Amino acid sequence: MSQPLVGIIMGSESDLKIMQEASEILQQLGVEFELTVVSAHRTPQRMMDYAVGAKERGIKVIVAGAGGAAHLPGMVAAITTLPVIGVPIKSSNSIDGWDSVLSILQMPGGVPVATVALNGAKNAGILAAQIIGTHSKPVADKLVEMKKQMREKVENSVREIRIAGYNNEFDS
Ligand code: RP5
Repeated sequence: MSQPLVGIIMGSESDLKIMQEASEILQQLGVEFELTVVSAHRTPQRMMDYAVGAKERGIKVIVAGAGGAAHLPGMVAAITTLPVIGVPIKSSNSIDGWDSVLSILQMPGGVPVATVALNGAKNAGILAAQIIGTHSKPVADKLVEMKKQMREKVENSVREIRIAGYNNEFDS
């Protein structure tokens, strides 16, 4: 197995159904990653060991997902100087998702966590790939191709909507 560059961690196995979206997009973009469960509350020593050792093991970015009282991304960011992308998860113990969002988003000055949308693991994976892409041409090229495909999809929908009989002044 080659060296993982992105470390995907989550507070519980129950987060996996969301967090696997980060792994899927990283796979598509050709970025090596590792994925495991690290709980800030239930395995604090494991969290400490993971965050302390990640940089030395060659990890460049950490994507951390958690729900409810979601302390994992912030605590990992407190320990490491690696960039940490936080994924708030609408978990079973989350009231309505806001608790997860605010626990990850409202970090104190000096300890940033790049927080994506609620359940936004796919975007977290893309952002991690964009960071890796600053130093990897193959990954940067895949990101350019992904943007091209997104643009073409929208352009197709513009054409289909016109064919369906809807018009607009902008395109005419
Ligand atoms: C958080 O509590 C985890 O990240 C998860 O989102 C949530 C619920 O965990 P389980 O009770 O399902 O293990 O720490």
